[in-house]
Amino acid sequence: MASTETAPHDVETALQFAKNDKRRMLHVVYRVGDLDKTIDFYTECLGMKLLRKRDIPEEKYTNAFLGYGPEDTNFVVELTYNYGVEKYDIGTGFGHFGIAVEDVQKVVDKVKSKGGKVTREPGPVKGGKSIIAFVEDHDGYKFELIQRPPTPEPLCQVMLRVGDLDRAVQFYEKAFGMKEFRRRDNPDQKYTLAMVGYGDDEYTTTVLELTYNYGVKEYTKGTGYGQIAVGTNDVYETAKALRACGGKITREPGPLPGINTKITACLDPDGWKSVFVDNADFAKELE
Ligand SMILES: N[C@@H](CCC(=O)N[C@@H](CS)C(=O)NCC(=O)O)C(=O)O
Repeated sequence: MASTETAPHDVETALQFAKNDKRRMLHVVYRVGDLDKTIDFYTECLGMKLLRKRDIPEEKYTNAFLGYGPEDTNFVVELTYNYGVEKYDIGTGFGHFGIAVEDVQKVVDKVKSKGGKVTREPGPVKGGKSIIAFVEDHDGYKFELIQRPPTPEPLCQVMLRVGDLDRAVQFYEKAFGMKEFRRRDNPDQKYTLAMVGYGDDEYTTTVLELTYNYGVKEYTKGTGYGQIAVGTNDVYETAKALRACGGKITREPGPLPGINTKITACLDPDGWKSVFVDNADFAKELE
């Protein structure tokens, strides 16, 4: 057997592990051209808090973490600023981040008052009842504002477009141990979406919103969007499950040089990247 293959009983164990593992979506990583401008926009207009910042001069980049609650309980954004890089291609595959807000109009007014870009005015979503609006940050990342009652996790969606919805959902269920919370076909708008994630429902946790546009099989990835990070109790078992389900391991499981946090990374069937991070190592990083 080739070294990258896993014996069948090991596959079963790994898939079982994926189902019962302690998993949570930790953060989403993407690149921005001006860290200060982005931090101002997210804190002043979107109501996020700046949680921490770290500069890695040897590697010529700075990270900023922002969100609506602490990193040990909430999903957050991890912005990366690469020294001197001011522009990124967002690509066609990345959709948006969803933010639950109590009053969409109020946030839109705030965005406008700060000179921000509103790409879709508040109103019911086409083909549905939820009140939504879209705003865009300086790099062109879209945020869907969704009117909802208060929630412990306002940063509630990462929307990615996929070429085959069943294939994508099966992968996230089996390899990631996620649940499909909801699927909605919208024939008038010619798309179907599925919400997948951890926890009890899509209203108290962050979900991946996988969107299939009828007939569209391929998207570009661009250079801006990076990946989501997911916590796990065992990156080695995780990598086995990912591989067994057709995920492409782009980083073999093991400790990162220098910081010793154990991770593994993979691409899903559409080429979207995810990184799994050891829960105990991640908790130590936050200390
Ligand atoms: N073709 C759309 C399909 C997804 C979609 O339409 N999503 C809804 C939100 S769930 C939306 O953006 N609606 C726009 C509107 O209601 O104006 C895409 O790829 O972004």
